[in-house]
Amino acid sequence: MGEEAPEEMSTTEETLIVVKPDGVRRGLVGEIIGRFERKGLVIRRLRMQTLSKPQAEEFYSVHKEKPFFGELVAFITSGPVVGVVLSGRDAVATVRRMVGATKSWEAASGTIRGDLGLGLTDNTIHASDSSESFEHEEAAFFGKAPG
Ligand code: 3AN
Repeated sequence: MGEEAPEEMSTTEETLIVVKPDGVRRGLVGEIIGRFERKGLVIRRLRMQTLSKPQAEEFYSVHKEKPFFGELVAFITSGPVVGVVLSGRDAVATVRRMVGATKSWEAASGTIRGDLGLGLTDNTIHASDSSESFEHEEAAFFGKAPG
């Protein structure tokens, strides 16, 4: 009987992924959600919808000064998307690692963007980059309270 391993510095937390319109159009929803399920993350909320322009502007408000903001909003509202709240150990960072680099053509093989596309605006999937972003994005995507 060995001693208990010291407690890791990690916590169970929630994050949000959104399969973007290109991912939905290309039939990748099951592939993408399946990767997170197989990793051990748990689905807490899930919704397919087409975002309105104001909802998309709120969702991406952190980018409103960026030159590509208009393009981003136009693209994310161009068709249905699938938003999923996932929970698990260090979910924000774990999911970001699984998603890969923003420029899909540079994203490492084994990541979702690295394996499934070549785009930038159309880079298949969005994932929250912090717990604060998650809270903002969950409210913008689903509305205020769960249930
Ligand atoms: P990530 O989604 O990897 O966190 P961010 O937060 O830098 O990337 O950018 C948000 C989204 O804006 C990206 N997913 C991508 O679709 C788009 N984007 C980022 N940089 C550019 C750019 N230079 N031109 C067009 N779209 C961009």
